[in-house]
Amino acid sequence: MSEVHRSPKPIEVSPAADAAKEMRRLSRRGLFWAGAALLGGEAARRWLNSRRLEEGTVWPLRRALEFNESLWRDQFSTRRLVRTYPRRLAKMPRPNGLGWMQAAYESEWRLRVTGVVGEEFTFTLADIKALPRVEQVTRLCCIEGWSVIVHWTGTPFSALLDRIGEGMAMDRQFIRYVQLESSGDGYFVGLDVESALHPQTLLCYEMMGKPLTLEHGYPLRLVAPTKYGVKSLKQIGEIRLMQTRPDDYWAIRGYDWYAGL
Ligand SMILES: Nc1nc2c(c(=O)[nH]1)N[C@H]1C(S)=C(S)[C@@H](COP(=O)(O)O)O[C@H]1N2
Ligand SMILES: [Mo]
Repeated sequence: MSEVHRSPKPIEVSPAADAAKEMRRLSRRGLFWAGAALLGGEAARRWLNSRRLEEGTVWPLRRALEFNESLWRDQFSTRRLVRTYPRRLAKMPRPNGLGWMQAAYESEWRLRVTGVVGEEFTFTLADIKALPRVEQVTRLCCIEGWSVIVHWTGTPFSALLDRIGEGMAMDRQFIRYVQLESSGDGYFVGLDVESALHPQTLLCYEMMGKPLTLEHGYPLRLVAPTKYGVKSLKQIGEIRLMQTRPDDYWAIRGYDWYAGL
């Protein structure tokens, strides 16, 4: 077992970095509610509620969420690593999500990768395990308000794209988003490509040093520690590489699409 130690690297001090730090202090929810408060009052609320629905929420609030997203994407750096913890602090989270996963057999399971690459790629679990193996201990934060430090094992999402890019002229510039869909419960999420390629975003086949159980997403799940847990999709069936922003299970029900931490 190889272990990759990932401690946060010092961040260059520049006016931009300071601004980014400042931005971080304003939580996403803070910005959101600040926007809502500006509109203020009962009259504004009545006006808001009479606006047409857009992706499950009234459009002025949707605009506010999109504005938040653009601020966050601007200050997001693939070099800024999330905090890691000693392994002794890690424990198994309770399973959370829509419901039951489908029974899956390693011999039958395939990961499909489709999208702007034009072709379709399929991977077995053995193919994924042949990619660089990484262990990391990071915090899983659910929007419901709980978080658990978890020990994850898998391969960086970026290693999968590297594998696909080998021997073919794939221009990564075309890929701006990624959508993942579960073969188990039909859950699907969208990610901006910067977050998908973040070095701590992993395709995991082990949690707490043991193969994934079905309820935690056997045989392969995502862990995206720069995002709330909603994006860490379990039992991945298909990954789509996209140019336009894909739908997301909770975003079309009115939640924040970006869901950054
Ligand atoms: N396929 C699928 N993946 C999912 C979900 C889901 O409902 N279906 N829920 C997400 C949410 S909200 C959280 S917090 C994490 C929980 O991961 P865990 O069940 O391993 O604790 O899974 C995420 N991945
Ligand atoms: Mo969650």
